[in-house]
Amino acid sequence: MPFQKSDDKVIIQDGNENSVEVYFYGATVTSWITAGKERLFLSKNAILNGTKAIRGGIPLVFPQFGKAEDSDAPTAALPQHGFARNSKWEFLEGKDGDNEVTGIFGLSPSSVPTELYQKWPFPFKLLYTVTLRPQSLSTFISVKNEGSEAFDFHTLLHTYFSIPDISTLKIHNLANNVFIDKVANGARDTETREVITVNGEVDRVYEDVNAEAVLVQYGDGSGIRVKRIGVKDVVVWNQWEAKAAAMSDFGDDEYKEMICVELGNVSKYVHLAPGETWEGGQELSVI
Ligand code: TA6
Repeated sequence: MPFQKSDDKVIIQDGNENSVEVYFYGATVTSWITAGKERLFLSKNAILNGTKAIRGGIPLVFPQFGKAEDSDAPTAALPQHGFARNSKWEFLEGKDGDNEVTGIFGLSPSSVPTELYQKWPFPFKLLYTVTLRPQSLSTFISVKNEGSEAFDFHTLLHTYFSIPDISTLKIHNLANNVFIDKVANGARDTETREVITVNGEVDRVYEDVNAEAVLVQYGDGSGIRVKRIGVKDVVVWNQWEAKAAAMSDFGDDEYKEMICVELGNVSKYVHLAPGETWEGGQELSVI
């Protein structure tokens, strides 16, 4: 059986040691196993009962990344990262294809907590398509404007990768891109490094990046290729020691075992006219 559904999640398996686990809360992918090995980070303190966004895996950001900077923006009243990660999605369909297994999840306003939807009351339909192949995982979002006026949104796949050791991590392919440095009060700069290493807090939004894929590489040379499909920006985040210690749903030392490399459209809003659909996502493949 490729789809094992329980009350709070579905586990999708291909019968060859590859699987992906998706909680209905947030449609959050919490595990991706290829060749018997876990590729995503999930905090040991993550809250999985639907009372807080899940700390780890791939939380979905929509319709606002962070908090809106402009207090007049239609998304200004929403909490950090919007409401998609705090809503219970529907498992719409499972497809068992040739060499791939796919789960499709949906979110409509009626499933968004009322107090959140009231803050951004635009009619929309989100579809989230998760496809497991032997060496890769693809996750795609589609956003449809089902109303009679245009709306603006951000969306992001806030992926937490499980890594053996932050001190040997290398991130490739972000050189020559402009970034916003959230650790330096939003200063703008241009990345000069061909290989990014992390030895302190990092929280950067690389805008409109030039490379098709970012490589997340571990000390032994293995890693994950993170390919952009229809999305423009790449966020790199590691909270490091002090911020980790201040987070209730994150272990004090876990910052050494994870890196967030997040693809989406967050530096500018996507403008969606009535009746239109936007699509974008990522393909993660083992290197
Ligand atoms: O994507 C990076 C970021 O926006 C950071 O600024 C950091 O706050 C992180 O997301 C996690 O946010 P959260 O609301 O899940 O604690």
